[in-house]
This record gives sequence, structure tokens and C-alpha cells, in this order.
Amino acid sequence: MSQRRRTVIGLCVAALGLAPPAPATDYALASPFGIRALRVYAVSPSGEITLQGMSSLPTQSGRARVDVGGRFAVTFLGPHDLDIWRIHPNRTLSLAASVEEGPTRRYDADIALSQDARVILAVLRDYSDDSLEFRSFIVNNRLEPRATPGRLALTPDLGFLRMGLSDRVPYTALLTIPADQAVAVLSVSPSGEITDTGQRIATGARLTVPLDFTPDGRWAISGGSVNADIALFEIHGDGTVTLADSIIFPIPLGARALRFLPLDNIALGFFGDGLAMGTAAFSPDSLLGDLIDTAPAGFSGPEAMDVNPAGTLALLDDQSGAGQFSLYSYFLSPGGELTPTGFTLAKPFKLADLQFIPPRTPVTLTGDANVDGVVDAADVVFLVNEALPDDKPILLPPNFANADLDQDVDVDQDDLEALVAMLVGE
Ligand SMILES: [Ca+2]
Ligand SMILES: [Ca+2]
Ligand SMILES: [Ca+2]
Repeated sequence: MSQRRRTVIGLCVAALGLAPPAPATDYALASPFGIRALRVYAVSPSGEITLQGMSSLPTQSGRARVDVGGRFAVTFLGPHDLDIWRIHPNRTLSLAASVEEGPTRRYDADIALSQDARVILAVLRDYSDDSLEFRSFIVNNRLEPRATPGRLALTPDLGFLRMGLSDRVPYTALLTIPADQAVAVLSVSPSGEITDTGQRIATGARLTVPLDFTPDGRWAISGGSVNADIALFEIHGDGTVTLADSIIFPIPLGARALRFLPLDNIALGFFGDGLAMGTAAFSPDSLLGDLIDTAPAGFSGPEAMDVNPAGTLALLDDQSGAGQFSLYSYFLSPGGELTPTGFTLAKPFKLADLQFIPPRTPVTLTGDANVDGVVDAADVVFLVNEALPDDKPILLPPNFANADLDQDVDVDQDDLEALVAMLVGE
């Protein structure tokens, strides 16, 4: 293309306002160990980290999962066992719902949120007989976790458990059983019925890193400290799961935290004993490849790390001094190179989990709940049938954005009344 023609196109693009948008500030939800408030940190495009806000109520240490639509987060082992936190448009947090009669408090537990944010799977370990109890919940449009009749009990040879939930099949749950050097495969139906498929995948490694999934739910990674820094699993369309690949890098002490990057089939990890962040290539053809790059970190064993939705920044929690922990930010290139931004934020506590909050799905047409391009009586029918019954799962983010007419991050009777008023021209 000629320079002149390129300039003309450039001018047209500028005139139409189609210049690429400036990078936006990212927000990350942080769950500290101990009984503390949840935090939201802002990370600027240059990597500067600031405390944006805190929940008004504390929660107890544990995993925090964030909805793909950026509408809510779920925490476990809280004062009421399972809490759902509404994420308001200004990124403040408020408690939306709690499971008050949750499972009896036991010491070891984990929680998984399906990739479509509709199903929560909780696992609790009972130390009296070393059994596991699984329970499922459906998240509805008022952000309430509705307990389903789905239950399952297992008594495997236990270790420190990690559980994740893929949208494949749907849904397929992977449970790492470090003591067995294995992964168990469970099946969860859209209505929350839990089945042990009986599949046990020998990994030859004690996997202790929380599972992460590609957006299509097909690939999962975990990792550990013996025989596999990264283990890659493929979840097939028929519900079977295979160990596709595993890899050890010449870095001490294995992986502590792993994430797929949203770009270019690269996985990011925190490896070693405070040694380094690293990136590794991954592709469906060649599977796990070489370590691409490393960058310095603190000197502890962090468990909290995440990548922003654009795949341009990573945030890591690590020990940084006597009794001090810091958040570190890194630039990520499309090719997987890591560069410290130079920005850190010190704090006196360690994080159990860290998750970037996905950007809010934009409203395409206010009131067009069924997303067919028009606002009419069919949207009233859709709300009445698909959104308002308490046992219906939360709408997918594009439907939810259009259906939440009053923008208070739920779809309820008020939204239905607003839609009806809009249609009759009030
Ligand atoms: Ca419609
Ligand atoms: Ca609403
Ligand atoms: Ca409301």
C-alpha cells in the first residue's frame, strides 16, 4: 500500500473516530488471607497500582472467583460460608447474598465457578473421616446462590485439593488429588446434578496450583513442585479428559501460580521460591513449549497472580520484606516477554487470590433482553420466563446488560416494570 493511500485511510479512520481506544485502567479483586475485607486494586496502563476500594464487610481467607461478566465475585469460608459480592459499575463491592445454612465449617475446601458464571461447585473436606462433600449452587439474576439437590461424597486419598469447572459438555470439573498424583473428573449438569465419572488421570506429579482454563473450556493447566511445573489437560467433547502434556523447567521448586494468556497461546507462571515470573508457549499442535522469558519477583511463595483481560499486564502478590507483601506489575508482550513496570504496592498481608475484573459488557439496546435487535413484548416474555424465576441461572452477559434497565447489577421486578413502562410509552 502506498504511503499516500495509507495516509488517506488514516485520515478517514481518524475522522470516523475509529482510532484505537486508549488503554483503560484495569481493576483486580484481591482476597487476603485471614479475616479481612476484600480489596479492589486499580492498575493503570503504565502499571501503577492503587487501592481502589474495600468491601464494607470482612470475609475469611479463601478463593475468590470473579464472574466473566464482571458482575459479581464469590468467596468461600466467609462468615456465612459462601458469599456473593455485587461489583457495582464504579467497582465498589457490596454483599449481595450469603448461604447462611452452608455446609458445616471444615478446614479444607475449595470453590469453582463455571466459566459462564451460572454454576458454583463447592467441595469440603471432613477431617473426621477424610471424606469430601460436594455441593452445587445455581447463581440467579438477583445474584443469589440457590442450592441444588446435587450432592456427591467421595473418599479419595487426600492432599491439598484444587478444583476447577470447565464449560465443556457442560460442565466438567477437575479435582486435583495431590496425594494420589492424580486428577479426578466429575460431571455437573446445568441443573447442578453432580456425578463422579470415575475417570482418574495419573499425573505423576503432586499438582497444587489452582486450575486455569482457556475461554472455550478445552484446555486446563495446573502445576506442582515434583515432576511437573505445568501439567496440561485436554477436556474432550465427549467429556473425557486426558493429560496432554507436562513440562519441567530448570527453575527450582516448580510452579506456584499459572494462567493462560488471552493472546497467542501462552501460559504465564510464577515459578520457584521467590525466583521469577515466567511465560511458556502453548499451542494445540505442539502443546507445552519452551520457557520464553523470566522476570524478577519477590522472595516467597505467592499464590495470587493474574493477567489483565487484554493480556498486556500481569499482577503478582509476593513477599517483599519482613512481614511485608507487595503487589508487582509486569508488562506482557504479545510474544510472552515479561518486563517489570517498576511499580509495586506494599501491604502487610498476603493474598489468597487475585483476579482481574472483566470489563462490563456494554448495553447494545436498553430493554432488548433477548438480544434480537428490537424492544418489544417478546422481551417482557423473556424476562418473565428466563430472568425472574428464582431457579433460572443468571443471564449471559449481553442479555443481562440489556435487561438490567436500572443498572443496579441485577435483573428483577423493577427492571420488568421499567421495561413495561418503556413499551407503553410512559
Ligand atoms: Ca428483543
Ligand atoms: Ca436491575
Ligand atoms: Ca434491582
